[in-house]
Order: sequence, then structure tokens, then C-alpha cells
Amino acid sequence: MIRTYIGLGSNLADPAAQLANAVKALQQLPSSQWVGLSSLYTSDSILPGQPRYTNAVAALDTHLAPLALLDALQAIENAQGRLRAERWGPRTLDLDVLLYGDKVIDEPRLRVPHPEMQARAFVLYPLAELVPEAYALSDGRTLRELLQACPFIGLERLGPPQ
Ligand code: A4P
Ligand code: MG
Repeated sequence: MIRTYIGLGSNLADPAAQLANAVKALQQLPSSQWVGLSSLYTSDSILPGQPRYTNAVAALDTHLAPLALLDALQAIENAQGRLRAERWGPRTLDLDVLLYGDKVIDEPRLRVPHPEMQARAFVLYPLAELVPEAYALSDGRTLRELLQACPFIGLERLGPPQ
């Protein structure tokens, strides 16, 4: 089993409910075992003119290969009504593979660790609830160092979903 961390985000159609549904779907992924969910966080969109986002991070252990995991995540996004009309547009549900064990993946469909995660407070702070801060990426940078370079500004922590 490989421990993987999935970033969840939504800024349309009742984001907290979208995340709760996504959690139920992730708990039913084949060949995988649910580990846990961070708190929920809200923050303004990094792109102007979009509704506020709700984000969280989930941990699971899986036998799914990375691309099979991505397929499963995209199927969950599609099942929750995500329309890919506009890249970076508002979305009912976005599921990103943040980490997949300590694997580095650089393929057209899948880049892991997620290239944007190191600068995103709405990813790093929920991730730090699940991963020890001493955890290091393959380039040697620890999660603690990434957090120190990425202030908590603008994030609001909510409780976990029911
Ligand atoms: N892809 C490559 N690597 C990965 C990976 N590690 N995980 C490919 C998931 N997918 C990965 O993604 C486009 C393509 O990326 C996929 O087909 C997959 O093969 P997408 O989800 O279809 O499109 P997207 O979500 O519009 O792009 P992306 O890059 O995921 O957008 P971002 O950068 O995540 O921006 N503000 C706040 N506060 N919170 C947010 O969550 N999110 C965005 C979306 C903007 N602003 C935000 C937030
Ligand atoms: Mg995405």
C-alpha cells in the first residue's frame, strides 16, 4: 500500500457538501483504505472574481497505480457535476494528487508532488495536520520549511465535516 494525499477544493454549489460527498466517494475507492481527513479551510480564490473556496486534504493508502488513482479521482469529479469548460474556472469539485508515497512523477497527465502545492497555504496547512512537519520532499525541503515560507494569511480554519 502507498500512502497518498489528495487535495480537495470546491467553490460552487455548497462547497462543504461537495467535499463531504467527495469524502464518501474516496472512502469507497477500490483497492484503497481510508486514513483520514484534515479540517476544512476557506480562503479567497487565488484567481480574482471567483467565489471563495473550501479546501481540505485527505489521506489514503492505496494499491492503485498513480494514473489509475487519477482516473478514479476524475470520475468522482465528473460524478459531482464538474464541467471542464474553462481551465482554472470555478468548480464544484477539484481533486488533486498532492503526494504519492515519496514518488516523483512527471508525466503529461500527472505531476507529483503537485507542482503548485509548495506555495499554497490552503494545501500546506491541511496537509500538515496529517503529515509530520519534518516530512521532506525529494529535494530535501521539509513541510515545516514550506509552511514557514507560506504564511497562514487569508485562511480560515473550520471544523471537520460531519
Ligand atoms: N494533472 C497534473 N498533475 C496532477 C495532479 N497531481 N493531480 C493534470 C491532479 N491532476 C493533475 O486539471 C488539469 C489537468 O491537470 C488534469 O487533466 C490532470 O491530468 P483540472 O483539475 O482538470 O483543471 P484545473 O483544476 O482547472 O487546473 P488545476 O491546475 O488543478 O488548477 P489549480 O491550479 O488547482 O487552480 N483558490 C483557493 N483558495 N483554493 C483552491 O483550491 N484552486 C484553483 C484551481 C484556483 N484557486 C484556488 C483554488
Ligand atoms: Mg485540478
